[in-house]
Amino acid sequence: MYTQGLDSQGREPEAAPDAAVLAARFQARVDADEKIEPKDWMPEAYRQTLIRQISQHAHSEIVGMLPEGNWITRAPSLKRKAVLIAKVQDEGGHGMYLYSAAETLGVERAELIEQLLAGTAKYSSIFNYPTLSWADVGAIGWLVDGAAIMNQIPLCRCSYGPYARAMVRICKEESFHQRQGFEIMMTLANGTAEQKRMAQDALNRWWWPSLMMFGPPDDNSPNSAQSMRWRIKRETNDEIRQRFVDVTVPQAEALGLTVPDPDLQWNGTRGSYDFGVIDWEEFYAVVRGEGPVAKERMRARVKAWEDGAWVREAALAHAEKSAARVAAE
Ligand code: FAQ
Repeated sequence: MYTQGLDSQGREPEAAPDAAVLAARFQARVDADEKIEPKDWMPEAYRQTLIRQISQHAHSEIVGMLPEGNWITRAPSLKRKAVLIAKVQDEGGHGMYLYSAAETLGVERAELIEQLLAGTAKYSSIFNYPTLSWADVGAIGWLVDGAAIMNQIPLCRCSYGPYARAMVRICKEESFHQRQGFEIMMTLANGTAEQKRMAQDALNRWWWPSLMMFGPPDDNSPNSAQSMRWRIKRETNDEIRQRFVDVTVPQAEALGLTVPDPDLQWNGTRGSYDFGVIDWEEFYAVVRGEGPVAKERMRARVKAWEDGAWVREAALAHAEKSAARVAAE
């Protein structure tokens, strides 16, 4: 086959552009809101930042199946059980899209999973808290999926094409998750006094960890500035956290529940809620792996991996047999 390479005969070969030129071209494409695709040139640090963020995100989705999965056998009705199974399956699917997006950057999924199981990879702090009652399933959908959407909508415009496209579908599904959680909370908040107490107790326990999901404050967020320049992140941790508070407080009021923050107050000048100080010591302890059920979460993932060994072996044997059959034909 003829290629454009043949046209260069008789001419001086073009020198490959140096790293500074490539980096400037790359940044110009990012600034022009062009999507960066897997085969495009990209700075190594951009690739590594994406692998870090996307893999942490994928792990979060997979570990995030556990807190609600805990309630599938105890859902209060067949309908609730069916909805919860579908929701938890969706989270597993999100993990798969995200591992696939990470693989486009040249990393093996097996390597990422190994890091998770070895305890060397990060995943969202929120999934290290226990689900003590059915109301927690409502609070997770309402608050945790609500926070996830708030953080992920800007990621639909991320500069890296495969991540941005995965986020579009994920956000659509998260939006259904948020509504099912709010609907559980609404049912409980309008139910018996005991059900309303359960809903309030769940809000009390999940409110602050949900605010921590957005990450450290901007002045202590080492990755934000560069990720914003590369348009991986479009808004800062504090900006998105504030939007979540502004949207969620009226929802709590509509439920007749009280946000557990005595300093929460509408600020007319800013057009936003002022809120109390987040316990960052708790956040960093959870990120270090000292969360209330961190060990239990890792044990569950390792067990699932080991229990699934026969499925991987069978799939591999099937693939080898199929390949041998095709080769023989
Ligand atoms: N937990 O410099 P920054 C979900 C780490 S999905 C643990 O601000 P960055 C769906 C951070 O990795 C939830 N670690 O970092 C669902 C970094 O560590 P490193 C997950 C955290 O990346 C719902 C260090 O602190 N969502 O919920 C946390 O610029 C219901 C310094 O922080 C995503 O992953 C944390 N909360 O901004 C599933 C979204 N926050 O790597 C089931 C994508 C920060 O330098 C049920 N990720 N760290 O050692 C992002 O948007 C960003 O990565 C941030 C952090 C905003 C999370």
